[in-house]
Amino acid sequence: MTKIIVLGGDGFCGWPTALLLSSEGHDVLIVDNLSRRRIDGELGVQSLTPIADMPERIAAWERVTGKTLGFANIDIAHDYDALRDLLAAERPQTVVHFAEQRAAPYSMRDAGHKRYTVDNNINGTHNLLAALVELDLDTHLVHLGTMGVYGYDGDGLELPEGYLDVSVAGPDGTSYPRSILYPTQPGSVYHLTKSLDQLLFQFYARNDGMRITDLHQGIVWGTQTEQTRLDPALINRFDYDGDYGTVLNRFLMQAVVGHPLTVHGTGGQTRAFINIQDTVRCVSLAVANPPARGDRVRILNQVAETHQVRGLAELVAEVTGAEVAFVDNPRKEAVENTLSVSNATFRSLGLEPILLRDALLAETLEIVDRYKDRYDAEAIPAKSLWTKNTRPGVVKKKIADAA
Ligand code: NAD
Ligand code: USQ
Repeated sequence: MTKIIVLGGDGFCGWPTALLLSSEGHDVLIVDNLSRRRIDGELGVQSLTPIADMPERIAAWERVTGKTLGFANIDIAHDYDALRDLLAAERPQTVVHFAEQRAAPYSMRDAGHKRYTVDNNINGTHNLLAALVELDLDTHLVHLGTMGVYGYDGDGLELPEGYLDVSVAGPDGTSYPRSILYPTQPGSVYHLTKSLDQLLFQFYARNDGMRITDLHQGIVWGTQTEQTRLDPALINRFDYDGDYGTVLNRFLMQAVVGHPLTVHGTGGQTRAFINIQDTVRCVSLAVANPPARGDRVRILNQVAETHQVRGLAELVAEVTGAEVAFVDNPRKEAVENTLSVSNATFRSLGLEPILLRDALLAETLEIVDRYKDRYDAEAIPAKSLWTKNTRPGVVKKKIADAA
């Protein structure tokens, strides 16, 4: 039995991952400071699905499967001693690191939220790396990064998995081959922290021989997994608000409650997507396939497919009959982009990704329908602005209605 610590294991991706790893027979310990639940309070919103608190979640898992999960409430960005002492006591073979502030809009609200996101994400990642080196542990670190580090100004080039093989011409015409981290172009302070994380990983892999896998994940959609369906107290969170709700889950939820689908600008942004069930599968595959000591950071693109936002809205409208609204874009992003991504490594490891037209779209609609009484219309518009010149994504009343 291997010991795995899941940092951020109370969150949307971390909780179902902890359950899958536990079901596979690993000895799983969750670390989380419950900041995500606190932020719901700050924003005056709540998960559409009613999520149980951590003691109830753990008790339900034990009741249903007979397996135990550990839990430690530690702020990994600010309580270095507690994190180090836990790692020293547990000596995990693997640490899966989800514990960051992950909403781009939240990271752009104002100076305070920008500073919080940088402080939380960079200190958390660095504390973890420094502690593993201080303790001389040969732990495999699996980090959840983002496709957003590559930027979204694509012109058709298939994005490689983290590195770009280039050749630089010297003054005498000699050609110098190099394999470099793909130049980052983050589109928010949150995405910027993931770009900075990459440099921390590169340094610690080189300097200390740390074994690190960085998963560049696309936008996650869906909510339940095989394990979270086992008991109502295991249900996963479902964010739909203007800061934490991601685009496809927001559209599905808006369709069910009869709200027009809020397409930002022209909806010309193309993004990468993955279902939550594949998120947890990919993390399990990454855990089972660590790099060797001394290898460079292993970077894998954790995506299933790409879609343009406008096309997604049309698809959801086609399935549900929802109305599509084109609202102001609160973000600063290209009007249109193309995106092509290699996911060759996960495919070679056996991933056959769930695609959008499959039954899970219907399953997500059913979950939303079951809990739609919990939704708050006020939480829907995206109001966090990227610059002074961008405007909230609010559906404007039709002239006839306003009269
Ligand atoms: P989430 O906010 O639901 O979960 C993150 C968890 O980490 C929360 O439970 C939070 O309380 C905890 N946490 C944050 N800071 C912490 C700290 N300092 N100490 C201890 N715990 C802390 O987010 P998620 O959607 O589960 O995302 C998890 C990871 O996956 C993030 O790093 C995110 O960048 C990445 N990711 C998410 C998506 C997506 O669509 N959700 C897509 C790509 C990448
Ligand atoms: N969008 C709309 N309407 C909405 C919400 C979003 O048109 O109601 C648009 C946005 O303007 C953007 C796109 O949809 O162009 C994606 O927005 P999102 O909120 O779904 O995704 P994003 O902000 O990129 O962040 C999410 C996760 C983040 C993760 C990232 C992966 O919150 O943690 O890193 O997806 S990726 O997008 O591949 O970088």
